[in-house]
Amino acid sequence: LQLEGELRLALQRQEFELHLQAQVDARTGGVVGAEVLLRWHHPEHGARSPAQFIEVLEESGLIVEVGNWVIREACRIAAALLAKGLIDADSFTLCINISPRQFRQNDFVERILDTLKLAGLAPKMIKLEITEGIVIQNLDDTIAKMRRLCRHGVSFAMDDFGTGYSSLTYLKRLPVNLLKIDQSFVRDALIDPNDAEIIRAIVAMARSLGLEVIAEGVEQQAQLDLLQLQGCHLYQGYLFSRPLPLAEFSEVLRVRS
Ligand code: G
Ligand code: G
Ligand code: MN
Ligand code: NA
Repeated sequence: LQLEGELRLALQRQEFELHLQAQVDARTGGVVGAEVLLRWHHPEHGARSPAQFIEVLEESGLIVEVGNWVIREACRIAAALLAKGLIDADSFTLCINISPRQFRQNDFVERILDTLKLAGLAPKMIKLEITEGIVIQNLDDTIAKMRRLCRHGVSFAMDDFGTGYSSLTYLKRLPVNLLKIDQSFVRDALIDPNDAEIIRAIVAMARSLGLEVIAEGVEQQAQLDLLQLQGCHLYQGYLFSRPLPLAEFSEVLRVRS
């Protein structure tokens, strides 16, 4: 309860910040996008990861307000990077994590579209990362909302893929165009043949469904080599870059372009 109060204050005091983690095409070395990740600069405890507070946000309902801020801030960041010529509208996508409670809001679709419009941003510049948890809560509502956003050009990624209820049935029905291989599989792929096999299966599934696939949590070159051997060329992870504040992320883009 104390944490909930602190989080409420954090919103008012603007203690939240978004960091960006590059997404790279290993074939070209090009940065094809970034995931925005929420950070909280606590006045006493310093930087705190959402792993420590996202559940409290979700349970208290505060996630709706924080999530709306994340969407606005992400759009503002994308518009700023575009204005500086650091990214290209045709070859860069900003990925935004969406929580179940946020997605279930009645005005979720309008909220996204209004925010894009206000920022003067093309809808195809953003991709919403949803989880299997969102999908199984209410498949019909999920499909309806996704379709409406897709019609405008917003795209979707299935986050933490392979850890939840990864059913082919719903994957076929959902307008998702990217699978994000969960980092737990990547972490042990070199030592556990089962994890390497799961990655292989996810890549094959993605290919047969015509979906893109990206690996998360890639820390070592040998992991990337294995992924590429299995046909996964997009990756995100410390091997290339940690999530960075906007200024440092801009520097990464500047150096590579
Ligand atoms: O960046 P980090 O490893 O600390 O993130 C921990 C978890 O918090 C991850 O599961 C990530 O998806 C989630 N997360 C990070 N930023 C956001 C956000 O803006 N909104 C939501 N809903 N989840 C986020
Ligand atoms: O659940 P989601 O995939 O959205 O969370 C992404 C989380 O993974 C973020 O908290 C981010 O900080 C973390 N992350 C990103 N790259 C790496 C990596 O290479 N290794 C590890 N251990 N974590 C990573
Ligand atoms: Mn994510
Ligand atoms: Na993930």
